[in-house]
Amino acid sequence: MFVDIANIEIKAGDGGNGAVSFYRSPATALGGPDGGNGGKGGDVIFQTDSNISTLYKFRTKKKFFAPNGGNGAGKKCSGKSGENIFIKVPHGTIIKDVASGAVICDMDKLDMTFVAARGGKGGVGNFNLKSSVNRAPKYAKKGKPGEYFNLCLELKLLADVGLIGMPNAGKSTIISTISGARPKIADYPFTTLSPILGVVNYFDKSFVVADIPGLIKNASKGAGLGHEFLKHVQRCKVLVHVVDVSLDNAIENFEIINKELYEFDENFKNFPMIVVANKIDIADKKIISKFENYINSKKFKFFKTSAVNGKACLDSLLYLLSKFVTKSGLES
Ligand SMILES: Nc1nc2c(ncn2[C@@H]2O[C@H](COP(=O)(O)OP(=O)(O)OP(=O)(O)O)[C@@H](O)[C@H]2O)c(=O)[nH]1
Ligand SMILES: [Mg+2]
Repeated sequence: MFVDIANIEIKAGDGGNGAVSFYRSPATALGGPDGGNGGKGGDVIFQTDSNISTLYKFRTKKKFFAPNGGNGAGKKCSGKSGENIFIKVPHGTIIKDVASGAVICDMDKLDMTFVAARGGKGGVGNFNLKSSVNRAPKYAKKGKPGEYFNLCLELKLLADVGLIGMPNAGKSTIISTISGARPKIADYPFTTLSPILGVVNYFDKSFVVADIPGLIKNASKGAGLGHEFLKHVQRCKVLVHVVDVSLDNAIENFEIINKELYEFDENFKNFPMIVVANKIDIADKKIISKFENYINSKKFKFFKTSAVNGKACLDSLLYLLSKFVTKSGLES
């Protein structure tokens, strides 16, 4: 199940208390202070893990509390430090403060770590508190509390390319042809129920493509599955808009999706977009050329494909994408 939002509580460990103790032995009845310091509490640390793709595990586990530091003891023994705990999250997880909504950290790099809650310092034992004015303190310091936060984790996928379009247009067929991803492909709408990532290797270049579930009219207002997943294309570098040109209303379908994108986030108006006219093997040539003229008039990059006929049909698209994701523009 694809879960992309979760609320959790985290608490770092409290510092252990310093000890009050005095050295005693058969020969020394009144030894000096020897109480050790408390140990530091454990930190709570987030870590990206490329083997995890959703926030599913946070549906059931919602509390992450690191252990406290141990108390100090006699004979100048320091308390044990609490172990740090690591919370593994998918690449692209944004950590927010629940109360303010502020972004605390964007886990947007692979192998990234972020200390979200720091363990409290251990309290000082009476051995370390002695001074010239008080050579035998009968007190020690308490450990400091560890930090506590209520957090919202939000996953926004980090793919280079986002495949969008109406249901049944052939998006999953394309990603399964160009990458190792194997989403379900079938001749009915809403086959893909959650975003699928695939890594494309094109000669010496490699990039990540996301297959986004089909969008429909009013997706930006929550219709179909689209709304939930539109946020996952916001961080793509380029969109590939797949249109089934075997349908008479290809132009209308293309504009419906654009309208939904712009209503969801008007920054999409300035987003680089490539248009792919798919299913040309079964499409009427007049519809293809009408659609092509329309897209050219709108100044989008345009490709005609038949994704079921293999990778060769998609080669020029891959060439452009590989150039684009490693440079910075469709004209480059
Ligand atoms: N004839 C023909 N059929 C195609 C082509 N590309 C995809 N199809 C078929 O179209 C149907 C839908 O393909 P999918 O790849 O599942 O479409 P999708 O866009 O992922 O659909 P959703 O997941 O529902 O959004 C499948 O039966 C594919 O075999 C093509 O180029 N030509
Ligand atoms: Mg699909």
